[in-house]
Amino acid sequence: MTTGTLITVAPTGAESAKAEVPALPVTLDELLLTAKECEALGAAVIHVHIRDDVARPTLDQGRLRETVAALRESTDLIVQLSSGGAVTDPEADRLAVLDAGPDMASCTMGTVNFGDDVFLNRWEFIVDLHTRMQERGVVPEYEIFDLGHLTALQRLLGRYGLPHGGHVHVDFVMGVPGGMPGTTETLVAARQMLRDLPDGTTFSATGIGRSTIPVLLASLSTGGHLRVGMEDTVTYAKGRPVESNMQLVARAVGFAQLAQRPPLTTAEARELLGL
Ligand code: KMH
Ligand code: ZN
Repeated sequence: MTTGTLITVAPTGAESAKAEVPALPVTLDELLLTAKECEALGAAVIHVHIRDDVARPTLDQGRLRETVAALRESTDLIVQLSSGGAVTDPEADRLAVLDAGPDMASCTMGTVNFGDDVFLNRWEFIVDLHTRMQERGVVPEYEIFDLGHLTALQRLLGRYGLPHGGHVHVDFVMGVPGGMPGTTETLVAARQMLRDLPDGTTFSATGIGRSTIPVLLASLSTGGHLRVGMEDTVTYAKGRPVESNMQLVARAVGFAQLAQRPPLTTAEARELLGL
């Protein structure tokens, strides 16, 4: 049975520069305000990348802990830290993200060309992330940038077991230059491959840049959930920069309501994700 829609907001990311995208939330205050407003609109999960004092991406442990605590104090959102970081972040720092005690963390299921860069995710590193999350009670969101990443996930779960909470949730990140394209055909193919994963596996999808709307519509119409935010899209429509993350969440909520799959509350989202 298709339920309501889990809406994740990914407000910041590690790729856009504040100087070029002034609406990007980069300070803790900006992040908290964004989080509160997106929650009020219908988001249930926040996928978090943080920045340093000069707005560069960082995985600083103190800042991560402070961010998790502040988000918990001011919102009921499910806090998902990025373990992907920036393409330059070392594996040890990416693993240490789990020490900040989030509800969830991302776990990318393979290496992918990432524009002119390479987003490196070695098998041993993926196994480390998965098993440490099991030990610490952190629920993973498996990030799928290419179809082979789903085969890797099947192998991971077969060898190392289910994640904490027992529920498997994946996120199709589509339209990265070097990854799978953000098209309906590809989303349908990815969805079909979920048959090889445990019963009840759920998915969300996000389309980078101009694939945002095609992916959003395809995900809603195939029973998937939505991730939106300025990590993935800084253009609202041709020639129109995104004004805020709230604008993207409001649009996703509108589409979800049209599809008669209204946003899940944070409590419903916790139940869905096994938190
Ligand atoms: N910034 C990308 C290299 C994640 O958050 O887990 C990786 C990324 C995925 O954003
Ligand atoms: Zn991310």
